[in-house]
Amino acid sequence: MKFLGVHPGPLMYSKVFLRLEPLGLELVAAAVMRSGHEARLLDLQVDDERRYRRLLQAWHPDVVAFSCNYLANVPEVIDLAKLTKELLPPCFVCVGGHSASFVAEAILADGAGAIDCVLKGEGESGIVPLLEAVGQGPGAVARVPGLVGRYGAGPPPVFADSLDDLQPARHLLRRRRKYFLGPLDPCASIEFSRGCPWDCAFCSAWTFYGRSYRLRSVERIVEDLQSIREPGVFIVDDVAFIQERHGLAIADAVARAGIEKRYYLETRGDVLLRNRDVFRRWKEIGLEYMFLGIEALDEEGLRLYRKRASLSGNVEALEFARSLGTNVAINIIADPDWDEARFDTVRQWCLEVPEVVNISVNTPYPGTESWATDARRLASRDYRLFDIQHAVLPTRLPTALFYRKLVETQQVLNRKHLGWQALRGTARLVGRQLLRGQTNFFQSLWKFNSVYDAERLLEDHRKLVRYEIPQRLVRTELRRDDLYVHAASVRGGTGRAAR
Ligand code: B12
Ligand code: SF4
Repeated sequence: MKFLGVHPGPLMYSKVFLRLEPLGLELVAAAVMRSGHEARLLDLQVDDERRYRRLLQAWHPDVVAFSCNYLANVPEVIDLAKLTKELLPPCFVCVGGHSASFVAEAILADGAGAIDCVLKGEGESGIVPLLEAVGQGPGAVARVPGLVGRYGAGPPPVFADSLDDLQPARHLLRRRRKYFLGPLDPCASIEFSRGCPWDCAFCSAWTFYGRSYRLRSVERIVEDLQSIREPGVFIVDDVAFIQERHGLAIADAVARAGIEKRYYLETRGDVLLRNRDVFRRWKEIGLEYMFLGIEALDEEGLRLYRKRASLSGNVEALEFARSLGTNVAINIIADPDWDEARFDTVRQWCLEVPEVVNISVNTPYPGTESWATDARRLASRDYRLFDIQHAVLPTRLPTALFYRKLVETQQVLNRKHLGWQALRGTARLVGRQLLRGQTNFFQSLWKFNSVYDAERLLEDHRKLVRYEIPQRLVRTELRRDDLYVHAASVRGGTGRAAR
């Protein structure tokens, strides 16, 4: 069978700061190829729709599968599915990925017949049974685990047997030089672990994986790293190095293998403080950039988001991160309830700290606890606005003023860490990159103002809404078990779940 995996286009964030390879789709494609099918991938973050049309018409895939990790991409994916059925009616169209798993029935309905199924959960385990079933007919399709389809729904999704079974099919993406993360240009992505044992109210990482936490083996990680040609590597784990022993063992093996890369990772303040030795060791072998999910500047905010972290702990973590000499970025969640004074306080703080401060907007996502508590207050259910850059909850300030204050606060990042200011500190690096024809980082330094624009954010609210999250998904009662995509009691093959 001929399988074509497609990743939708960029969202705001990846227009400026980074653009990363679709790792999940590469794993899905690896599973497809291992079972003897042909696979190709197309990433619309770096390719255009014309190429997609050409590929459909020239290659005639039997199955097209869209990756829909981001809720804001849902309308684009639905329209691409409709285009696919128009150009190639016999083609079987499937949608998978993180967000699609939480709104499967709604996507299927909006597809109006153009989407044959949504495959929920981890794709490695679901895709091969699906391809086999497609060859057998609708009855077989309806029995695939994790499937919600035109001809019925299968049993719940199952975890991949082991995270060590497959290596991502990176070679299927032809424009790899387009992937970058700030100065890590070009940059590949890698997974060391999967899942998260915490349960923050605003996050769906834990509900997707049933609050499980699994590790890849050190050997397979080193093998994967050895196959990566890019000098920069983004460790995509939700919370990097939760287990000290695992982190140290990987570092030792990486050093022994003589692998030299520059790394970026994301972690929590308390993990950083608990496993200081791991982060010191990783600094020695190339850790350069770290993202800390601080989320709030006060105890009340931390309690609200159920970060299970303390303010003093976060301050200490920041100090430790600074002492390591890594570049640190942090995230603060702006609440639509903020007034002007609150924005001004946060802006002042951003001006004072040396870190890159990213400001996102509190957004209830389907699959999170915040969804159950906040969704009935939504001011908009337009999928496109669910990118944590837009306010989908009612704002205390008039919306136009909210966006002006938001962008003004985000501007601190631009003034301090992008443009000429950034170039001053990275001129030699940029020079070397430009000589090799790598221009992603250089270009990103000048894009902030054209992307982060209060008028444009406001304008997005006025666009015609063709697809929106259905009202029936707005629930008032919170039943934790309903949130999970993978059942909470099931653990993955490589297990070692930390709860
Ligand atoms: C790494 C990461 C990023 C990277 C992007 C990586 C990339 N190129 O996709 C960066 C840092 C850029 C990023 C940015 C953002 N992210 Co992000 N990100 C993650 C993170 C931590 C891990 C994703 C990952 O690579 N996992 C490893 C791979 C192997 O897994 P995977 O991609 O999920 O794929 C598996 C399944 O989803 C499925 N699958 C995937 N595709 C397909 C396709 C088919 C056909 C099938 C069958 C299955 C399938 O099978 C795969 C293998 O098991 C997740 C949290 C999480 N644990 O999922 C958040 C997460 C996906 N991000 C989130 C958000 C909100 C964002 C931003 C909007 C935030 C922002 N700061 O503005 C931006 C927008 C990104 C953009 N596209 O422009 C939310 C999603 C919310 C939502 N419901 O839309 C998540 C869930 C985090 C959270 N707090 O809840 N992100
Ligand atoms: S925000 Fe981070 S720590 Fe909290 S549940 Fe999500 S991934 Fe885990």
